[in-house]
Amino acid sequence: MRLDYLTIFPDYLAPLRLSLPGKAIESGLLEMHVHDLRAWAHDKHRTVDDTPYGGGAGMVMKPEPFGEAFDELAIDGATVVVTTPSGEPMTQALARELSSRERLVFLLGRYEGIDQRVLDHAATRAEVREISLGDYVLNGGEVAAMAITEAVVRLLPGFMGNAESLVEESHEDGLLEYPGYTKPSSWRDLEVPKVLLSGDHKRIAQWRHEQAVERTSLRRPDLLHASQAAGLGEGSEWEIVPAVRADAAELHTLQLACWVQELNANPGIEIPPLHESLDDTLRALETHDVYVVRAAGRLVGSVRGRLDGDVWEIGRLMSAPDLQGRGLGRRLFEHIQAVAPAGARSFRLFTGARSERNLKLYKKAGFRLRRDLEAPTGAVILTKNRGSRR
Ligand code: JD8
Repeated sequence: MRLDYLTIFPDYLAPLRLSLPGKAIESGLLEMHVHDLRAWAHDKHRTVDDTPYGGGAGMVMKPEPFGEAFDELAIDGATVVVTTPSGEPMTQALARELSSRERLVFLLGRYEGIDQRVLDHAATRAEVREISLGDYVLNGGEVAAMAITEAVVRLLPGFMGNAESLVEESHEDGLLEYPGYTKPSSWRDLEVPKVLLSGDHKRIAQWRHEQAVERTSLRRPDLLHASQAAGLGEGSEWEIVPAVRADAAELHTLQLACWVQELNANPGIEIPPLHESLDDTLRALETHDVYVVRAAGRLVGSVRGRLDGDVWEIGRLMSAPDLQGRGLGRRLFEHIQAVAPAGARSFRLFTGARSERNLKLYKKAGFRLRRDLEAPTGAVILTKNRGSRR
């Protein structure tokens, strides 16, 4: 692969030579050329920028130096990568795609950016990819180019010592990394999880997967869904079934994901069950009638009920954050009312005092807010007589 960089700060890219093992360059696997754009600015001050047409703050980079560089570097047929905050997000999938290219030519802007005609002209001669490193503003394109270069080059066949390790990486399987540990097994009163010392590779793999799912659902629920969204049909395909013990881990993760979402939406609210353990979730399967919904093999929704005297107590109505607004919550709510045992003469439910979404659903279903009944911290109680509209 050949890499060319057009920048007014060539020294900024020097670290690339450090991170990309020389042997890859010696072995011809990789060819890197950093060019000072001012080499193609011929006035006394080698000017590469000018004031923006239409006015406004800052300066825009002039097209001519880029045009001359394109001609001299013969960019035709290459892939031109323009790093810009308005580009497509850089992802592992994009890194894999770019690693299949023969040649990448990076246009690294400064000031307010590059004259748009440079990109329009390049697009007549090469594939042009405008790529953003992330939703924050940098002062120029160099840092992004270095990150993209490392993400791409390390995927080149024969580049990484053991290609095996590439498979297990974050974002490779759509999940974040599971936590890693090494010797000593005890450090400053912190222990390595016992399962990792067990030698039971099946249990270790299960534990690592659960950790990866939990981390992903807590930190990056968007990733979880992308990988499993494909098979998620509309309401009609959701089959609500009684939960089984094997659902516990995912049910526990779904609850955590929903509570974290609630916390993010209402900072400072109290969610006492947030720290429930997996065992608590397993115990609830004994004490409640718990129902779950799976889509594309993923547990995406749940609700539970318990008879307290002649009151059917409904709780833990959960739909995966990415699926909210598709009617899954309403389907689960209708279901848990429909399966209430004969002895239930009324319904009672708890919900977060600031859970606007749930409160709207319940009131629409005829439940009444009961400020006269004492609710757990941060929650409110709603009730409804069975068979009544109100
Ligand atoms: C290229 C000029 C600075 C940006 C006015 C600040 C990428 N994820 C990213 N954030 N920022 C960049 C980026 C910023 C750049 C240039 C990339 C060229 N600037 C400009 C617009 C607002 N100044 C980036 N990739």
